[in-house]
Amino acid sequence: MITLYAADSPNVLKIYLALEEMGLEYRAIPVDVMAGQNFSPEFMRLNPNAKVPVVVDEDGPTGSPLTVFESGAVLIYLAEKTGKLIPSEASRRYQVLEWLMVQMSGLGPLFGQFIHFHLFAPDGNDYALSRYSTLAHRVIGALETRLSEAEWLGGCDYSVADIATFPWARPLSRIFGPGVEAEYPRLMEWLARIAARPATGRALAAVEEIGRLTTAPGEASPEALDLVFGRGTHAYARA
Ligand SMILES: N[C@@H](CCC(=O)N[C@@H](CS)C(=O)NCC(=O)O)C(=O)O
Repeated sequence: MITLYAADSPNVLKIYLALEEMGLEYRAIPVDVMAGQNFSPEFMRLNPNAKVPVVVDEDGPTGSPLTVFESGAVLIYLAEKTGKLIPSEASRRYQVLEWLMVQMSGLGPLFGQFIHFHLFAPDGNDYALSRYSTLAHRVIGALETRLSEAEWLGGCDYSVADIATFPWARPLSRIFGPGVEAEYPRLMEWLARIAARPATGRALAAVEEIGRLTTAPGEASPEALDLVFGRGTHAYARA
């Protein structure tokens, strides 16, 4: 049995998508990030960086429980455990890992920063908004190019690279405006193919359910928002 520490978030959705595709038995424990629960000592023993997702696999590779945090590491762990959604042949495997890393190091952090400065920061962030929008579009452009030469990001098969990217690319037009749909037609077709998979429907329903059990960003207290965003009394201050 796998335990997934979950919130209503794109990085957690990745893990639901993988678990559902792989048919693994799991249970989810909600972590109320917008109430600061991820900073509890219990949770920080699982992930000292205080972020979801985290999984605990009771049946780890050596027979004892194994804890894994960071969504990219969790996806690789689950893929290797099941032999699913990652090719075993080396050159195909590295194509999957390349695009998985593009999501982990590029798309996710850049979208995250753009959303932060767009929705949550005080006014006066034109430089940050322009920088993160430009760099995010550079990565989206790379995805569009890739998807015009291959059906899936890793090549000919659906893989953990697609799973990592889908939750971040899905709200593209909500983040950057409906005009982006015409700019990235291959990406839009790829999103529709993933959305039509039965496992995707189950994963989206599961993460929505977690959302009902936890605090939405709009309902969070100013203190909790400061904690999550590292500002106010929680800002790092040099002496
Ligand atoms: N690189 C990490 C990012 C995880 C992450 O940012 N998780 C968010 C939810 S999507 C979180 O736990 N935020 C709480 C915080 O940073 O305080 C991963 O991919 O797992």
